[in-house]
Amino acid sequence: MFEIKSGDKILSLTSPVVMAIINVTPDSFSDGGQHATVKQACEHADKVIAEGALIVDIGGESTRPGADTVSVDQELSRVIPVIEYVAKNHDVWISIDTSKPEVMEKAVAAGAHIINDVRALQEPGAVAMATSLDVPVCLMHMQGQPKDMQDSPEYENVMDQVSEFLSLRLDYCVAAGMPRENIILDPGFGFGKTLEHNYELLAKLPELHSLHLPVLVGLSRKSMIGDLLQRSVDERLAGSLAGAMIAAQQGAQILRVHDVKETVDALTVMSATMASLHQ
Ligand code: PT1
Repeated sequence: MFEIKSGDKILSLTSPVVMAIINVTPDSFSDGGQHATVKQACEHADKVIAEGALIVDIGGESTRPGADTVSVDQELSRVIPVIEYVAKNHDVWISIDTSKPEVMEKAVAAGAHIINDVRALQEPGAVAMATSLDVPVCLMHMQGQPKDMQDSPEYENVMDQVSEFLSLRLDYCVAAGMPRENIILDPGFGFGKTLEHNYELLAKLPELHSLHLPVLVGLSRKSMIGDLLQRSVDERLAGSLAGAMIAAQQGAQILRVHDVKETVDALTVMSATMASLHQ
């Protein structure tokens, strides 16, 4: 039913696809600097593509709760070499996880096919840039900014407010000249939401389909899994897989995950089950 197009590439979203997370952000344990970070990200991309990711989402700004912002130059020096490496060595969809118009422009020039913006193109110049680049764009809902979004999230009705926000951003982008077919929607799990808000959003995910656009979901290893189960980040695989399967069953087309091999296996079981109905 759904598909996305970028240049002459077409990706069918008839059954759910996996988007692998490639973080190009130095972790506190590696002291090798930028070069080591870029090299690790390229190696990780090789691995997740071999495991069946159809999209790799490359990001140089951490947007997890409490994270600080980074400069344009810093972000570019992290993501561009990784995009160039993946574009040169693989035939896979490349998504750039950024809110900055300058990064969108250079990333697409380097080979990216999708823009993934957790700020839903609200930075100055972002709508105009994404429209002129003419690639699919993921618009995500966030309440607040990463630095303080978990301080005290509040909603009257979380799904109504998330849908309303995404619908307004969609209208704004279309009015600016962006084709509706280029837009993907994301409720933004963990972005200014309590545990209860996140599970209510997951339960009501089908409501997002009233806008008739593909839906992307990212809940892999997030606090909504860890806080519910009392599990540390490296013990969240089973919970993350359950969340991904529920999202897929609720109609999500794109699943943004860390554990690609395991998620692809689980989705293959689900897809085989669904396909047996149409024989
Ligand atoms: C996401 C997403 C993203 N998540 C899209 N892009 C992150 N489209 C980065 C926690 O609660 O869901 N959709 N880009 C990562 N952000 C977070 C947020 C990581 C919350 C962890 C948490 O643990």
